[in-house]
Amino acid sequence: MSKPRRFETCVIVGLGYIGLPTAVVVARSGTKVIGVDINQRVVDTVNAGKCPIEEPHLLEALADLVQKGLITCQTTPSNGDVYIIAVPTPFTGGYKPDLTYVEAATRSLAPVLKSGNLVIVESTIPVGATEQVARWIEVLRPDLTCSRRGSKTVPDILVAHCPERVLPGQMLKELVENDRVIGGVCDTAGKVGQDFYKTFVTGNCLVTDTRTAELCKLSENSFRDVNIAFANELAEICEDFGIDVWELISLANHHPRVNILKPGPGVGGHCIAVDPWFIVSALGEKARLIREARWINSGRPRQIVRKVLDAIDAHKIRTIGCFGLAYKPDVDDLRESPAVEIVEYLSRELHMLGRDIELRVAEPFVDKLPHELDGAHNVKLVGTEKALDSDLVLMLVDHKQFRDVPASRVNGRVVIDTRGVWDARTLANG
Ligand code: SAJ
Repeated sequence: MSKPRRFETCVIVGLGYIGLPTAVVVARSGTKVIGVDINQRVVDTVNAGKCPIEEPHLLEALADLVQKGLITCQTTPSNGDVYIIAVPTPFTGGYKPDLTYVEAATRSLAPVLKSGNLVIVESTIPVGATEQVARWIEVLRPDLTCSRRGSKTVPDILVAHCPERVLPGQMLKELVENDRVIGGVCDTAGKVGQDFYKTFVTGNCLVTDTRTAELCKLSENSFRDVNIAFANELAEICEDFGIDVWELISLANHHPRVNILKPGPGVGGHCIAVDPWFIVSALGEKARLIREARWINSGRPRQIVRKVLDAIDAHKIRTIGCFGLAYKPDVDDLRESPAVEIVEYLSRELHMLGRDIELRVAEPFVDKLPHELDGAHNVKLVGTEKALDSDLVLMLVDHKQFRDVPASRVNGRVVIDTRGVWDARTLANG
């Protein structure tokens, strides 16, 4: 039996898209939060009550909690009761998970750990990685015992994995209301982890082992990737049959057990486009469907560029209005964005073909083009109106500002609409 623990101070390592909103919901529940980031600019920004990322309601909540002294930030960890690691886990060139940041975070917090602490990895990680974190801690702090798989004794340091599963755009709500899966390296770590999450989560807090929790997270995102790949494949099939894919999906979804997702220009963001590789790279031959889905979705931007190039051949085009650069609607996040990839690739192709065509990019969430488009002389960042005033309009991200543009506004233009905003009726006018 573990004795009830107090969670007075929570140290969150990594103040990014997960760490910051988590700091807010944890601090709101009354636990003092020490936010840690190696980037001094991020630390200074948050300490000044400002928010380095765009997420609804985050700025106000953060400013309030910083002002009340419930959240303070620094560049290195100090003593706490619970430590949350919320740093990125990208993949390396060969689609293998890169645990460099997780290891660096573990190294940074190891010196301040004391008996009774709970260390939780929230970053998405491959199967077996939480046990690796526990082994790193054991090596770094030989004076303390640490959770071991299958061990029944209560160690000094408890290690668990609780994958984040919130949707950008509604993080503050989902961080509190979503069910959580907590995998403990040892049984006590799972149970104490559950106690901690219950302090701010109203959804169910479900306990399991770390490997199941790790694969659970990877499976959730792979499930979505596979389903989006199905929609993208349908889009291609429909095009060959001359069928409007949006109408088809809407009709099919009237079936009580069918819920087809939306096709689009590809799958972006730092999660769904990345996490399935953590399964594929570990068990290549067994993860055939997951791998194929990844290829379908990652090949989508090139298919869209091909369509644009075909349209250029068929029509007199001097200007192309590209709508959106973010990885999905109503967020400012351009990471792994298929829209950026499309504009970048299109710009290069047009340059190579010697076509004097201007790409007018409208993206209300940024005030300068991303680095991928540095040096792309045929690309200009413009307002929505200017982008609409182009020979070809290419809908890439259905931000609210663009959804509000009536289809009639693009009458007479050549329309390539990857998001079904200006639907088939408009396409007919292209
Ligand atoms: N997309 C489509 N068609 C769709 C739905 C999405 O093309 O029908 C595209 C989006 O445009 C975007 C990409 O997929 O480019 C991913 O967007 P998303 O909204 O599906 O997911 P994310 O990456 O913002 O967040 C996902 C969520 N996972 C699941 O829904 C299973 C979220 O709950 C996770 O917390 C997050 O990954 C994460 O951090 O892992």
